[in-house]
Amino acid sequence: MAILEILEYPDSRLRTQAKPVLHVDDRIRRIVDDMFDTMYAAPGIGLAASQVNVHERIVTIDVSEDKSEPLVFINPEVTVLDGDPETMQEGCLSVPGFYEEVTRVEHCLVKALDRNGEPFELECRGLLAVCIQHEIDHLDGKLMVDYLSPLKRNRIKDKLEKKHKLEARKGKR
Ligand code: QAP
Ligand code: CO
Repeated sequence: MAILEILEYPDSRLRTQAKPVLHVDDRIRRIVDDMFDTMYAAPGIGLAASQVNVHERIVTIDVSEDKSEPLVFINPEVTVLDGDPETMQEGCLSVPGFYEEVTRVEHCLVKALDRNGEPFELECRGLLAVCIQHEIDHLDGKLMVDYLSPLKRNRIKDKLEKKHKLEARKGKR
């Protein structure tokens, strides 16, 4: 088990299109376990493999209060169940310190493989529905900031670039 480094916007590696998982084997289960360690340590409610520089279609989520309901989605696909849009404040471990309003549908059906490679379907509402859409966006190289105005997006980019420069200098000392 290990805590992995989380890539932060505007790192271009976050724009990589993730590839489908062909075999759910021990290598994949190890990535899943490390993703849960990383997500719970952050702490976060959702993580896509892209965020830890693994460009395969794997998502971990736990939206429960007491962090007791780990969900794994391998090769997830979303079907919109009703078009009711919902605007929610979203955060992202790759955009630390920023919470912005994003509009998504609040009811969807997710098809995916579990950690044993077995297919399953899950009907999602509310925070879970929003979170799975946010994480699947990551697998396609898309970020929360892409839904914001260019002005807001650039402001976030500048602030994070300053933070990264500061961190790099501290690292050298
Ligand atoms: C995605 O995000 C999400 O800025 C998951 O300093 C979040 O777990 C979808 C986090 C909200 C829908 C609604 C963010 C932790 C965690 C930060 C996360 C931070 C520390 C974000
Ligand atoms: Co995110």
